[in-house]
Amino acid sequence: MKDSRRLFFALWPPGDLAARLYRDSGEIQARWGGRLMRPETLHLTLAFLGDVANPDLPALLRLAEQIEAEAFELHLAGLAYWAHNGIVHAGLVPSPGLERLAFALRRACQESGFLDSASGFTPHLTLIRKATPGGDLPDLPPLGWRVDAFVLVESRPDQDGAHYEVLGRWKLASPAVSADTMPAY
Ligand code: 3AM
Repeated sequence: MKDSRRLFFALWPPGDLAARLYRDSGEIQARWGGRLMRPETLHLTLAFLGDVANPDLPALLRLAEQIEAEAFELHLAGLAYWAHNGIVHAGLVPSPGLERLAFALRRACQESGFLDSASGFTPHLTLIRKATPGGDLPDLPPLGWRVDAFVLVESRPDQDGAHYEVLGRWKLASPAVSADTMPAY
């Protein structure tokens, strides 16, 4: 057995959204080429940790359990292309809830030596890798999901790219209802 695992923390979109993005990506890939992310592998990376030694895994699981963050709505902001790595991706509408969660997690990972830097978070959902521009990218309709959990994932290379296995899942707290938004009886 390997003595370390390649790990990352991520958000996993619900199946219907992943299926929808996969359909759209297939149409783009017909013109842009590259390698499609399978729907079950679509994710938003919060923190990529790289190889983590097996004996350090319990500490990482405890760290995740101690993250305090609230559930939030996340909205996709359209499609874009990064020429330096050939990635077609969906961007995200700036989200304070996402920033709070990612920063809390990244800071905790950095303080515990799992991550070199808490900064450098670029939220995106990778749809196609190694693509080459083949015309305009289509518009996306308003899409998004309610993020109520984050996951720790092991990445293992396979013949289709990577196989991802969820090792842990942590629920986010329900936001407190403020007195202003409570119904009056
Ligand atoms: O699917 P995306 O691109 O968002 O790019 C890798 C993938 O995210 C990223 O971690 C996710 C799971 O593999 N990743 C891989 N190697 C990386 C590295 N050395 C990395 N991110 C930062 N540094």
